[in-house]
This record gives sequence, structure tokens and C-alpha cells, in this order.
Amino acid sequence: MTSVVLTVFLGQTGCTPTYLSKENIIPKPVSVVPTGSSFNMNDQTDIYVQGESAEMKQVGQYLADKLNISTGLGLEVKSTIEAPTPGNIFLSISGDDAELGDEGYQLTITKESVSLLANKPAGLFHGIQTIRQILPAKVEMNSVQKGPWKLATGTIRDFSTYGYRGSMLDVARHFFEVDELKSLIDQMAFYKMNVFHLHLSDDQGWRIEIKSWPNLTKHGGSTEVGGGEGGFYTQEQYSGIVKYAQDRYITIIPEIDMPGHINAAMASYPELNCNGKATELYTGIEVGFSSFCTGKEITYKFIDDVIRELAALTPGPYIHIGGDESHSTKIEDYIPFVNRVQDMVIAHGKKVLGWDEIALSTLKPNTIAQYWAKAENATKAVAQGAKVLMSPAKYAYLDMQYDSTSTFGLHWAGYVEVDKGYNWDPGNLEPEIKKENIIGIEAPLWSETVSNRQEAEYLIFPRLPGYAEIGWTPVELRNWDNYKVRLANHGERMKAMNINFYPSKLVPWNTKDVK
Ligand code: TNX
Repeated sequence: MTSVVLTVFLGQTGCTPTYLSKENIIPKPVSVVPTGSSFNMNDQTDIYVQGESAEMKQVGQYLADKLNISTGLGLEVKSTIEAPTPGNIFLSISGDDAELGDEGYQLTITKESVSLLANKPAGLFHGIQTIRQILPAKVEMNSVQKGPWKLATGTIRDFSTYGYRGSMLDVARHFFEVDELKSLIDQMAFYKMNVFHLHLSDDQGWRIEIKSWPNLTKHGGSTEVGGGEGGFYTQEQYSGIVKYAQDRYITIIPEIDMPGHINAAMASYPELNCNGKATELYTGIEVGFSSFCTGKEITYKFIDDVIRELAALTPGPYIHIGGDESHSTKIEDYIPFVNRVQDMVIAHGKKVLGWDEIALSTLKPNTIAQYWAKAENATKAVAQGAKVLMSPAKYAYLDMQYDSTSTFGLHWAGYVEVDKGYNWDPGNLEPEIKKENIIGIEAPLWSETVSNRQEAEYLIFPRLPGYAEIGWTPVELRNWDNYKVRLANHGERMKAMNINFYPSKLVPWNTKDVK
């Protein structure tokens, strides 16, 4: 009896992990069966991938690169047909474990070996995140740390509840550098998120190079909220971001917000305006004052060019057309506009995503409405047979302040403390929106009040892991009192990753120096 208690205790402090528990894993896995021993990773350990697939080797290399930095163990990636000799890590594809789906995995750790099995490489990639989270937090450091590097033994079977688990960054209100996006992509991958939505244009800035309309970035990208110098991504840089995300099983969804939130374009090309005159660039934070001239044919030539270039840069299935807060577009102009733009996206081989207002139009097959403000709009989408992406501002907006003392953020949808952000169920929020109507969840960060990585992280963390869990873990397995302990255990990891997180008082952080 004494020894059992002791094992559990040591397991939870992370000193000698011999008890595989859910307490360090976010999102919480579907099932964990501990066997009470440990696997010791040492300088003899290598990573074997089954077969010769380049993708499998890449996934294996991702794990090796992560582990080698902090462990210094020099793990190498090798290929093999059968399970390797004891002492190694083995990644393999099964293909016939239906329950695991495209993103699930089974991780079996014994004293002799670590074996990760999935139907698809995406599942292996998610399983690798679990391996990272089972190891001591210092595995996330950027320099060599002292071992031992032990993994508690047992079996984890794990798969996702929703297929779309995303976050969004508004790079229009403030511009963010390519490296800042990559760092957020890495953080999302750590929590098994798989979609990154980029809000690429708004009144204050146009951030993606469009070769057929070069003034969009030259002029329209030249400033941002507060009058800073703004910026934009060249198509080459953008493709680099897409590839970086793809290598982490994250799909990028580009958004061009229209017919409102379009001042940066109207300031760049006079001919887009009804009166033929370019507007002034805008650096404030009001919304709802700009509109495309929906009656002018050149507007549609412009949109078609933009969507064509964007579609060519987008391997993912969706293009987001915005559609929110078009207060300066008459409803009788808005509806045919959204109908026509949907057709244009489809003609370029993509599906449409738009904020919930687009449900006022006739949604095309496969169009998704992103619920942010009005349940009534999302309900209209469901009534049309469309699926809904859940981003209710009062629970899921990363730019809402934690409380009235928060340094950054807004509070028009209320304050969202860490518990409030976690404690809701997408399938049980609005009576007419059921689980089967929902493709998933997305937590957007609007950037009116944040302009760099540290400031953004303060709003993103520690709420993002909670949204990741809402998207991944079955609702029956989620509960705040259990989650807050796991989040507390992630304090050390976030510190090791140098993440500037908000040290919410609601979380019993177990890192001594987390304030
Ligand atoms: C509403 S959310 C907006 C954005 C703002 C955000 C600030 C949405 C579809 N529109 O334009 O940035 O509020 O929280």
C-alpha cells in the first residue's frame, strides 16, 4: 500500500515518472491505462519508423529534433519493417483501427519500448505531442538539460471529438512577423490544434501580396492601428508559412474580410470606390464604416483576382470571406454580394467560410458559418443545412480581457477568465445548434490592443489549451477542477517554452516562481 501511494506521489511531482496519469496531458486523452513502471530514454535510444515513407521519416525527425535539443541524446531516425529491438521508439501506421480516425493514435509504453500507432501520419504527429507532455517539462528547454529522461508506462488511446480545432490571428490591425506566426503554429501543434485562420485584411491594413493589384500591400499595408509601419507577407513568405503549418498538420485558412472591413483596399485603389476617390488610410479601432461598392463591376473583377491568387497559395479547402459587421452595406446589396462571392470562391476550387452574418444570404453547399455574435444567424445557417464553426465571443474570443484589471484586450463581450473560457460545450450552447451541426471550434485573437508576440501570448495563454481541449476531448471527460490541475502542471512547460502567459489566480500553479 505504501509503495502505491509513493509511486503516485512521485509520478505527479514529475521527479521519477513511473505512474502514467492524465495529469500532465492537455487535451485530456480519451483513455489512459497506467502500468506502473517506466521506460528510460538514453543515448542508445533511436526512433524507428515503419517503412520508407518520406512523410513518416519527417514525422520521426520532428520528434528527434524536439528531443535532441534538450536531452542531448542524439536520437536518430531509422526505418524498419518490423518492431525494433528493445530500447527504442517505434512509429507505425495500422490503417484498420477505425475508432482512432484520421487524427487519433495509440501510444504503448513498456519498460522495453515506446510504440506509437496511428492510421495516418497526422495521428502520429498528435501522439508525439503526448510523448512530449509525458516527459519532464525541461524537455521543452532550448539547451541541453540533465536527465534522466523517463516515460511512465501504460497505454493511451486517444482521438478527437471535432475535426476542426483552430485559432485565428488578426494580422491586419497589427502586423505580426513570419517568425511570430511560426511560434504560434508550434504552440498550437503542441495542443493538437489543426487549423490556423489568418485575418489578412481589414480597415487598417492589407497584409498579403496580390500581384495583380500591387498597391494593396504597397499602400494598404503601410500602416496599422496606432499609426505604426504595418507590413505584409510576400506570396513567397506566405507559402513558407503554409508549408511550416502543413508540416505540423495545421491547415491555414486565409481571410479577406468583405464587403465591410475593407478600407485598406478602398484607400489603395480609387476605382473601387463609388465616387472614384480613394479613402484615407485608417489607424483607429472603429468598425463598420467601410464598404465595397457592390454595384460596380470592377469590384467583382478585383475580388476574382484576389481569390484566384489566394486560392493558388492555399492547399487547404477553405477561403474565408469575412462578411461581418457590414454596417455600411445595405442589406439588399449585402445578400446578392455574398451569394456572388461564394460562387467565385467555389469557381476557384475552394469552400467558403464566413462570419455568422453570411447566413442572411443563401448558403451554398459546404459553406460554413462561423458563429461569433448572433445565435440567430448561426441558427439560420443550420436551418439552411449548413455546418457551424463555434467561436462565441463571450467564451472563445482571445482578445476579451480576463478581468477588469487586464492590461491588454477589450471587453465588449464581457470578461473571459480561464474557467469561463473552458467551461462550455459547443454542442450545448444554443438549443438549435447540436453537435452534429458543428464542425468544430476556433478561438480568434483580434489585435487592436496587441502588437507583438509577448502581448499576444498574454491573451492567448493560458486560454488556448482550454480551447484545444474543448475541440479534442469528449465533453463527458471534461471538468474544470480536473483541468485546472493539468493546466497548473503546464505552467512549467509554458515557462520552458518561454511563453508569456497570464498567471490566472484561478489556477493552482505548481511552479514556485510563477507569480
Ligand atoms: C468584432 S468578430 C469583430 C472584429 C473586432 C472584434 C474585436 C468579428 C467578426 N468582428 O472586427 O476586431 O470584434 O473583439
